[in-house]
Amino acid sequence: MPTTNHEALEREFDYVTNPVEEKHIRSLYEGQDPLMHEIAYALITGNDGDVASLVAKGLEEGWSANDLLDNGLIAGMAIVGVKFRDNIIFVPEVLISARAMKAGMAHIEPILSASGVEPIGTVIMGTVKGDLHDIGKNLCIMMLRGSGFVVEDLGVDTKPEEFIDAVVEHEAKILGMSALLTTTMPNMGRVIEAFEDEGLREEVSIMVGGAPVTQEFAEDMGADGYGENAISAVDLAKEFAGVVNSSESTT
Ligand code: B12
Repeated sequence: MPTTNHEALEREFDYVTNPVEEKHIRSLYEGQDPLMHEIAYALITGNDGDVASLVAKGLEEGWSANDLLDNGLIAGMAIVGVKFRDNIIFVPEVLISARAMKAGMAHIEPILSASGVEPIGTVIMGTVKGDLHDIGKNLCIMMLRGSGFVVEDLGVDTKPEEFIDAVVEHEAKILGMSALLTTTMPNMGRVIEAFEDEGLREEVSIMVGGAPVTQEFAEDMGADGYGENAISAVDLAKEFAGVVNSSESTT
């Protein structure tokens, strides 16, 4: 079993008791630079100051924003998720880790969002009604902006009429919705129905994502695309906008 070479971080794996889950999460850490492990550990323990300075240090040392995000911040959040689900930690601790994630993302954002190209199109993005999770949505937004899209961020807990108003106001052809709760996933379908009721469904391509969302669920509710991560959000948006050769330019 690969180890992380970081005693305190190694102890965090004691909380991951499901062998399949442990194998998966260890694969996120395996072979990564100690800096990524330090970032993950600082995120797990909610140390926003350390996360911010380690991410800044990583960028100075030449690590890519994507490396720091995937192998540091998101790897750390995977363990936070398991501890939260298994009642090892509770909402306050997760909020502290979320704050640490945002402290790291603040350094990454200018890089992911820096785009010298002409805007490809406008995307409306929001987390659906009843759902307050925004970390994944915000990552998608950073990547979309970095790929040349103008993004209107509607934030969290977004009602169907707010999505409709934003699409109309900004004459957007692309809409992205995020949901992290099984209880709020159906609200994506309600937004799609609201667009149908207003006679606007044909005007906009709709993509959906978020940890519990699947391709099958997306198809069932009538979305035009499902993306499992921020890179696929960009790929889908480019496909909707008619831009070819998308994946090569985003990786
Ligand atoms: C952080 C977190 C919180 C924070 C959120 C802070 C914030 N500002 O976002 C807080 C503490 C507020 C929170 C609250 C709750 N949470 Co919570 N939370 C999490 C946690 C640990 C991490 C989520 C996260 O940020 N992941 C990292 C990001 C990068 O990943 P992501 O969101 O999946 O996004 C990626 C992709 O999905 C995709 N994507 C996302 N959106 C979109 C959109 C499009 C268009 C596309 C293409 C792609 C895409 O791209 C992103 C980047 O790669 C998850 C566990 C987990 N591992 O998912 C639980 C989790 C989602 N929460 C859960 C629960 C139960 C709750 C609460 C109900 C707890 C409670 N009892 O109060 C509340 C609900 C509050 C509400 N009304 O929304 C459960 C959901 C269970 C379920 N089956 O529904 C989870 C799975 C934890 C668990 N294992 O039990 N939570």
